[in-house]
Amino acid sequence: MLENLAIHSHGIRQIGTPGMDGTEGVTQCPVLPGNTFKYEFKVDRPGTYLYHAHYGMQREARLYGSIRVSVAGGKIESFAYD
Ligand SMILES: [Cu+2]
Repeated sequence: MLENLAIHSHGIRQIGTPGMDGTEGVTQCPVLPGNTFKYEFKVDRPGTYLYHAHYGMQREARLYGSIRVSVAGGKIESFAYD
């Protein structure tokens, strides 16, 4: 079954790129079946973030994951992630 798609990220401050937040119907139109969309944004703080599909039952179908952003320049973080 072909469905629309939008990928929402949590915790990433979309400074200057609100259209990359992935909340379908709020910050972007859905990506229609057969089309592509490239999410492009800068992450201003290192950390571990969550993304998930924002349409229908795709999240329950396990379209979700994490984005890990390391400290720039190989610096050591003040605390570590598992
Ligand atoms: Cu969300």
